[in-house]
Amino acid sequence: MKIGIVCYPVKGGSGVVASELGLALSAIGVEVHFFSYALPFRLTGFDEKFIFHQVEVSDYPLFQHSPYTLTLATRLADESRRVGLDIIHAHYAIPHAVSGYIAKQILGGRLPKLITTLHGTDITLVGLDPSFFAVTKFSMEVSDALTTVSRYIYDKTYESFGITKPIKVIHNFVDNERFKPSQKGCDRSIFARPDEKIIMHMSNYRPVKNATDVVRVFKMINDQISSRLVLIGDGPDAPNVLRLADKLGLKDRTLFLGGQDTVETILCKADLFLLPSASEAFGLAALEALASGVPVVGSIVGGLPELVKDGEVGYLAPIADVETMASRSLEILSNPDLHRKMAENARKLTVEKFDTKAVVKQYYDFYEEVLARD
Ligand code: GMT
Repeated sequence: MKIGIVCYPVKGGSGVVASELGLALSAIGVEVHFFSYALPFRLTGFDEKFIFHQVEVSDYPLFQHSPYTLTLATRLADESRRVGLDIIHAHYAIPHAVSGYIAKQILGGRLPKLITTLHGTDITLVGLDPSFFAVTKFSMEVSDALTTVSRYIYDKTYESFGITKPIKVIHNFVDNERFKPSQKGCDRSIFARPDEKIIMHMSNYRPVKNATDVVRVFKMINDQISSRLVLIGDGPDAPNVLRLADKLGLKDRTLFLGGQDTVETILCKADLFLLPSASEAFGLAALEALASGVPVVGSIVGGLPELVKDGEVGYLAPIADVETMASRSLEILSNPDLHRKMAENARKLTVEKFDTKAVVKQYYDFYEEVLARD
């Protein structure tokens, strides 16, 4: 099987899922081609396991905005013809599914099949914008098959776009061998004293992540139990987060690590992970924390309850209810038996339900099913 994976290269869940999927498919013998305007961030340099096709971003003087959708479509058509791709798997509808459709039209044949995975803001935010709505709906209708990363996005897609074709839910996944509680590099003394707790957050700091609420919750935790806040990732709200930490007198307790590649050696040092998002299709960062044996406290939003089982692996509270998030966090942090139980449950959950091998098999079987269709 030859597959072309189209994704965003920047730090964000859809790019991570697409990259990890490609690597896992390659490990089971699939020929994997990645298409993007830069190397997706979880893929490091040249690797025999896949071929990366860098798509041109044209700077022709006539274009004030580069027509990336078209250069991507051209590249997909050219490479499909050259290597004989069976499937174009578009991650995030806009514009990847549209480019895949144009490439198929250029080729005019039965193959490649176009499979689109809807990741979240393509359905809940960007796709609903009137300037994108019709093209997002169209991109779903012309895809040969659709998948969503959660049951929540499945429901939202039908509800918001009124499409009628079947959608398959394939949850996001995590490499439980890489993300695990104790491993080399998990010594926590670099971040905190033995009597202090380590609270973590990881995101792209877009407004939907409500990252300033992380600091508000942390303040209430630290007032009761001496703690350190470790922030991973970067994005537009990061300066606001740091400003608030400073304003609340938490500057010396806050460590901003910025974008990191090997997050598995950082997450495993945490006692608690916070994800107070206003919108979350799935919450891949929370899944990586759970696999690392770290309980999660976050908001009751989107697909998060599909992985953060309330009371079992952490707690969820209404969006922006920082008081409840803080009291739930303190409940976990001040009760070693509860913390241990939640950490064990978290690990059990990610191994049994969200492991890379099992979920990638679901994708592979789905590819075969779609290829067998007329
Ligand atoms: O906004 C983001 O966090 C990035 C976005 C993306 O498409 O890259 O993430 C979405 O996809 C992830 C992977 O499927 C999900 O885990 C995230 O929940 C989802 N983000 C949102 O819905 C806000």
